[in-house]
Amino acid sequence: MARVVIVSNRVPVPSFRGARAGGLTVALHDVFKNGALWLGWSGEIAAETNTKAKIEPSGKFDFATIDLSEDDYKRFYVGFANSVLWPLLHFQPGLLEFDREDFEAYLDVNRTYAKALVPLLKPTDLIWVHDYHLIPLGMALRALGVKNRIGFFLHVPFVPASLFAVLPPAEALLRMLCTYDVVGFQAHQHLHDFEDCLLGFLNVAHQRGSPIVIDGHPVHVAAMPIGIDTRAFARQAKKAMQGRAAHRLDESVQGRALMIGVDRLDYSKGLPNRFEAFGRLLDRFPEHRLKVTYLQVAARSREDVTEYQRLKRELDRLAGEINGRHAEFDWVPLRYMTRAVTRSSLAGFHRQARVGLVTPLRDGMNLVAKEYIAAQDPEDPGVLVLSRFAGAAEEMTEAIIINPHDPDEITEAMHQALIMPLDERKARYEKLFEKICQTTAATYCRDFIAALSAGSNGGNQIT
Ligand code: GDG
Repeated sequence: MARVVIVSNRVPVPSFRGARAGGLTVALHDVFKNGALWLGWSGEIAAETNTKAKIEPSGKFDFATIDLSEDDYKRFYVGFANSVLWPLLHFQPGLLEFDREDFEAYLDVNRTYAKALVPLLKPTDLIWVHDYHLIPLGMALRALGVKNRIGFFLHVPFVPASLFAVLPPAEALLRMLCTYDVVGFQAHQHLHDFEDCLLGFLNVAHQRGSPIVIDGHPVHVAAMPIGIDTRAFARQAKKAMQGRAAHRLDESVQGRALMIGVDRLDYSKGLPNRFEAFGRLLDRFPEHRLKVTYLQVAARSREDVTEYQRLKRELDRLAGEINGRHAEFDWVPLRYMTRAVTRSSLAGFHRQARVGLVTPLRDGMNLVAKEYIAAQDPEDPGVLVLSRFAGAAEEMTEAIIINPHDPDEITEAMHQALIMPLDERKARYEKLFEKICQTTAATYCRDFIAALSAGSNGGNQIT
């Protein structure tokens, strides 16, 4: 089998693992047990962005990292990637901070990634590029003469043409996406919105089941939802119940029902509305007063982006206000922490929680929804409250599906989940568990690699 070369913004080098959050890392790490090359940013800032990657073998993986200069970090990463593409692709055009120089740096850094990758490539390698930071990479590799198959997977949502048009280089980016051999999305809705852009900007209609052809080049586009290693996470959760963290949490909750949220501290995750909804739960359904504890793990992320600093201040304020108003001398209703916790502790916390709250305003997939279900005790499972705007909602229809823009709807879902009888909890859980066993990290990788390999030996169609 051909070697797979993964390129993503961050790389889970051994020193970077541990308690760090990050969906891509979690999804891919367990799967490529047979070896792969993985290139990305080291997370380090250097005097200059370097084109020679540092290689760090670890088990069957070769990790290759490059450092970024301070200026590239600010313009490429903080600027275009996270202050333009991230808000836009999460339907928040009001948060866009576009600057032409940032876009130039975005293109430049992608050319640097390409230059760093070329000397490491073998002719038969399959190149798999991940996420919005690296949209121009395929084109940059082609410009350097790379003939390998190159695929791109977008972890975040896509937007319809009327919204994509807000982006000044919209058409250029769309054309860059079309230089790949395969383009994958998390959900059918994202694929649908991408097709809307193809039609709106390039006047190309996509027929499902056929590749699109742009400038004579066929591009296979498909929805290929990401998943987790469900059974492994289920085992981890069961085992974690014997650990110290689970015992400490259990003791501190004192028999109250636990509700949990686990999210990067990000405005796309809908945390202010969720906090607001919890406050309203205690007002509107006073039977839960003193009887429920809500634990929100919100690991800090992208702290150099202004909007994230603003969000943190807002959540600090809201948490203080809710606890100030509702707490008793022996009960703190909302526990809000911005430090990351270990994956094993998280697995145990999910299993202890009667309700899992996943209420993003938009999300590519949301792996936490799957982790929460995987972690449950089949004999006494908890209930998932899930935003209709998470990619996960396309599959996980037995969750309580809510519109995260309506705090009252979240409040009512919290109440419904807290009082749900065991037989209904079990019925919903069983269906959800079955689904997340069908779409896993392994099936996701297998499907993408199959699509990428397909054209290298004559070209199959994927839908
Ligand atoms: C992007 C897309 C898509 C969170 N806090 C801690 C922690 N986490 C772990 C979770 C989960 C992962 O991080 C977060 O994944 P999500 O999928 O929820 O979200 P993003 O980070 O925004 O990821 C998303 C994903 O890519 C994959 O394609 O699903 O839509 O936005 O695994 O458990 N892990 C640890 N401590 C924490 O405090 N150990």
